[in-house]
Amino acid sequence: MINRKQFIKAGAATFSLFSLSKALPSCKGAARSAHAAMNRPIVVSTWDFGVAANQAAWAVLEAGGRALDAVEAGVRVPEADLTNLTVGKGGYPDRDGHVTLDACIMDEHGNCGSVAALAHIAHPISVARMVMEKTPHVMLVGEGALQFALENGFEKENLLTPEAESAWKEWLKEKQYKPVINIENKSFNVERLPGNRYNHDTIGMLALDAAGNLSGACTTSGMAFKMHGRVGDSPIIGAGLYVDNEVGGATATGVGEEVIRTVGSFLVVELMRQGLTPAEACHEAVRRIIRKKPETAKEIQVGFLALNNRGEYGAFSLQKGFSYAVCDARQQDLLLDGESVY
Ligand code: SD4
Repeated sequence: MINRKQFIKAGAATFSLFSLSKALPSCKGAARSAHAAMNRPIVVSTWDFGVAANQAAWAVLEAGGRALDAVEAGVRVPEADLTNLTVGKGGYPDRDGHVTLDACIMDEHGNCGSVAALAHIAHPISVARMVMEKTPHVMLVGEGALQFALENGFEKENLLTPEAESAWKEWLKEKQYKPVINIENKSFNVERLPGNRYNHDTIGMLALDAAGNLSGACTTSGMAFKMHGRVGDSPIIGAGLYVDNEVGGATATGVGEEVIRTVGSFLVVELMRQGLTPAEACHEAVRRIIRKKPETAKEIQVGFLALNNRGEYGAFSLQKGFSYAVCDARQQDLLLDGESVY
């Protein structure tokens, strides 16, 4: 019998921990295409909310669209979802009560754009894309990013929902910064946590289109109750996301400081360049984190998800419970459990 590790390594559609295809609309119209041998188009993304995000991305890919358009459309879904307390509007604020968002995007040509510590704008991924396409820069932060967004037609909104505000006020009573492992996973029982804290959450998405081009997007409100001005890995090209059309793409989730220290997503892509499978590359990146900080590594979650330019994918995380969603012509709305060290 094939075990989970073999399955994830092979990227084969023979086993899933659970499929949400009954509960959620499937990747409609998915059909085996002439490109099936290369397993494209395909889209993968982090955590259980990746299932719904993949649907939006798949609509673009299925129509023959560009991976770049697919990943932007895909991650806009959780950005707009008010029940998602850690991406986009509805995200938890920093310790001073400001919701500040981080996002980046990268295309098949190596073009990239990023925004960090952006307040008041519900779709940072679209601002990041505009930074990529309309400016000579890669990254805009804080006030400058907001000014750029407003000058380009984005609407200023209050992103702090009543739910996020009351969670923040609850947190203020103890003011303890303690990331909770796998808090992104909605099946995780947050009720049993003191203060019902959601501490971090991110969607990272990678897509390979019918033309064989790769793109990626990553967007988050970052660590809940972070210091004002704190920026994680998610908007940092090479850390939270990296795409190289010659090889593949990778994205990260979890405690961003550790991902930045290892330049995690770039590392995963470079390891794939050296011949490792996506899952092996993610595993090695996780090992580097453990080697640098063995004690910290036991306490935190970091997960990597990778997709190569043949449409093979894999994931690995420090702790059990890291899920990711896959959508291609063969498998619809699959949610898989990445392999973990502990
Ligand atoms: C950060 N990496 O800001 C993000 C948070 C995250 O799952 O991914 N949580 O550090």
